[in-house]
Amino acid sequence: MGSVSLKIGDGTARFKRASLCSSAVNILMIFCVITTNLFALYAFTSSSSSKNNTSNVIHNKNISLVSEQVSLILREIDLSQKKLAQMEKQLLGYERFDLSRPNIANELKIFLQRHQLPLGKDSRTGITEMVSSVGHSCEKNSDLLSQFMSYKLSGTCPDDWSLAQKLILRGCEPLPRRRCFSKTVSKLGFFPFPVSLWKPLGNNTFNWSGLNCKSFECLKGKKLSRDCVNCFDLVSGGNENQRFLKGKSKNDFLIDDVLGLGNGGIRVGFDIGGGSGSFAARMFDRNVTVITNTLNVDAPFSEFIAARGLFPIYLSLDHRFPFYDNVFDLIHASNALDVGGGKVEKLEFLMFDIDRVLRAGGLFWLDNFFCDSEEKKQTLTRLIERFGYKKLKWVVGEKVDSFGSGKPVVVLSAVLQKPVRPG
Ligand SMILES: *[C@@H]1O[C@H](CO)[C@@H](O)[C@H](O)[C@H]1NC(C)=O
Ligand SMILES: *[C@@H]1O[C@H](CO)[C@@H](O)[C@H](O)[C@H]1NC(C)=O
Ligand SMILES: *[C@@H]1O[C@H](CO)[C@@H](O)[C@H](O)[C@H]1NC(C)=O
Ligand SMILES: *[C@@H]1O[C@H](CO)[C@@H](O)[C@H](O)[C@H]1NC(C)=O
Ligand SMILES: CC(=O)N[C@H]1CO[C@H](CO)[C@@H](O)[C@@H]1O
Repeated sequence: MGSVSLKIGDGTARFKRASLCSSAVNILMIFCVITTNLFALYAFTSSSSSKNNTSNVIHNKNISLVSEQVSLILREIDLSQKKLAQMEKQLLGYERFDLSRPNIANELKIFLQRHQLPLGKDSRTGITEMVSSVGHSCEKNSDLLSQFMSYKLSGTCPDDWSLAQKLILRGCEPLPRRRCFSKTVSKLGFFPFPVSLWKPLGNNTFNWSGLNCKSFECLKGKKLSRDCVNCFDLVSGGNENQRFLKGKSKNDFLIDDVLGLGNGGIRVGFDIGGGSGSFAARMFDRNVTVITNTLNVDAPFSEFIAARGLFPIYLSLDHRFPFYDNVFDLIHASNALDVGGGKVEKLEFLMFDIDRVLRAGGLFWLDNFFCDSEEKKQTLTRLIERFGYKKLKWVVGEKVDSFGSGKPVVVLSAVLQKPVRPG
């Protein structure tokens, strides 16, 4: 006991103070069951005692009496169930998408509709119904979400990827699926792989709608983030084509040095906040397959990475990584890890998830992480040390923050090896 089973398949569940409240709900539930049974017993005995029929009229009268009682009972049950649902919501903080509100797009209702499995409970998985999911924070942004779900069925989707990204950044992730066709961009002029890795493409291979810049020329001068200063310039000017091959400071580790630490066992990797994908491109030369995680904030990152012939994954860092445990040999991350906003728990959730998808013996490469304060450095250091990784490299240096203040900031670079944890 002590828990109530809730349908959480639509991903909208949230639990607070679960044990205390669930016992209250349990008591209510037991109460409901007992009263319902008493009603039923009464109805049953009262109807069965009319055996010695005196006349049909009386008999019929009794039957209508019984059915009246039954419908009373049903009403009672219905009411109790509604009360119970309300209590669940209030006591447990359980929120499910309230589809009964006005202005909810019909497509959203259809998408979230549950379907019973035709043959009942599936013995392998234990599920009884099929559910579709949206992130629980979608509830808080239901106006935007309804806007996102308003389109012509089987028609062309509205030009609204930036609306979708806005929702994702507000925690509405995953988004619901839609039944419309997304706009196509003619992808002419692609170079064959692997030439594509370092060949710049024309503006019109990308769709710039929803972005401030409408061309690569515009992006050129832009410092998009600490990890993408001029990162779309693959050829001239920028540092992009030198990164990971030539170090500018002792905090810039070289790819071959890091791979050397992996004893040849590095085959698949994950680059978190990987800019325009150059890390994956360099890793390709070393026969390592790297997936690059990025959103499209201010630039067409995802499309650009894909156009280079690399694998982008469009996902915020607030989302559990869609990978199974222990699958990566290498994880590379830089300032995308700066998620805390003062809250160490947020960074902890992320670090534990990184740890989860990294295999034992695999490498975590922390690349030029800006420690804006001594406290930030301490927090990160303590956190890393709790994981018991072996410090293969650990370099604290200084770097000019050309994205932010323009002043030198303490940076930390490290290569850490995940231990085999017993038990
Ligand atoms: C029960 O009802 C039937 C049909 O009306 C009647 O024939 C029969 O006599 C009744 N039995 C008794 C015990 O009154
Ligand atoms: C970009 O997409 C918008 C709408 O999604 C469309 O109107 C526009 O024509 C597209 N641009 C290109 C270059 O395909
Ligand atoms: C991209 O667009 C910019 C500005 O519109 C233009 O100057 C530049 O020549 C274009 N580049 C290519 C490769 O088409
Ligand atoms: C990558 O694989 C190719 C084909 O097996 C091989 O010829 C090449 O030497 C490998 N490169 C590295 C850096 O291991
Ligand atoms: C068992 C039962 O409730 N029988 C009732 C059926 O209806 C007649 C008339 O209303 C009553 O006299 C019986 O007691």
